Amino acid sequence: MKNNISLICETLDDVRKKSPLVHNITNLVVTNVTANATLAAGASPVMAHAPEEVADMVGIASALVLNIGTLDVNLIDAMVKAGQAANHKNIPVLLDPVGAGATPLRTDSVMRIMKEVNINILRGNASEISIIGGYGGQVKGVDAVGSFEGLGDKVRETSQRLGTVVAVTGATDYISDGTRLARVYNGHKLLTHVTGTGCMASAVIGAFAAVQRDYFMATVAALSYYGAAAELAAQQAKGPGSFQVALFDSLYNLTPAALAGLVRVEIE
Ligand code: ATP
Ligand code: TZP
Ligand code: MG
Ligand code: MG
Repeated sequence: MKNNISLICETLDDVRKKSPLVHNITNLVVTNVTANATLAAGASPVMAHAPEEVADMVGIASALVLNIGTLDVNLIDAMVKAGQAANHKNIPVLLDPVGAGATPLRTDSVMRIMKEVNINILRGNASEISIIGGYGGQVKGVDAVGSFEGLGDKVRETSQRLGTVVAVTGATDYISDGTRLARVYNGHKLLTHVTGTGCMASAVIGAFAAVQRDYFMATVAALSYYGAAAELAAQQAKGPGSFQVALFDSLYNLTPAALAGLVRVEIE
């Protein structure tokens, strides 16, 4: 585990040193906070969704984050274009399937993107990933509902079947590359009282994947760092509003050395 903790902290250090450009095609609710979380982590965000420019923007980016939170058909077309350009350039592509299962448009769009683009990391809540993985379940708009038995096994199986790193976040985050399975215990309940905290987690994973080619470890590192920052922010917060502000401060101030003492991760 000592080596894993070192790798987690080195990856944060690399994000800060390299400040990779992360291209986001994301939703109308979280665009600003996602850009700010990416900056606070030490990377450089750009939001661009015009079909006429996405391939050019991918051309100068080090990672692509796709988020279907407020999708429409034109936006999905742009995501496919951008995703194919990113595959061609061999930079990581992350998909956040916000609300998959809530409506046919969302579910069908996720399936279309995964068919036409090689997705390297799929990050969602337990409901979204259960539905995409074929285990069924319910989603309440964009939020997870229900209880999830044997989630670790389902995440590993889904990762094997889809050939991508899969991350399910929640009180415990489960991450698998089809072989390895990680549990990340970092995080805080206040994250569930602020919209966009999952989307921000996805953007931070994108920044880590830009500098760490082992996308499984990039995802573990990003979620551990993000959860640890949330724990520190909660100590300063009076409620969701001040927590959101404190979260940006903690993402910015958390050093690799301090993170080493906060990581709560198991890998099997
Ligand atoms: P949902 O819409 O269901 O809330 P989401 O896309 O917002 O899903 P979350 O699963 O809430 O994503 O994950 C966002 C962050 O919040 C992750 O870092 C996760 O570890 C953390 N998190 C979620 N629930 C809890 C909890 N109960 N306790 C601690 N951390 C949590
Ligand atoms: N509606 C459409 S997208 C969105 C809402 C509320 C934001 C979802 O963000 P997250 O990170 O999944 O909570
Ligand atoms: Mg949440
Ligand atoms: Mg979400």
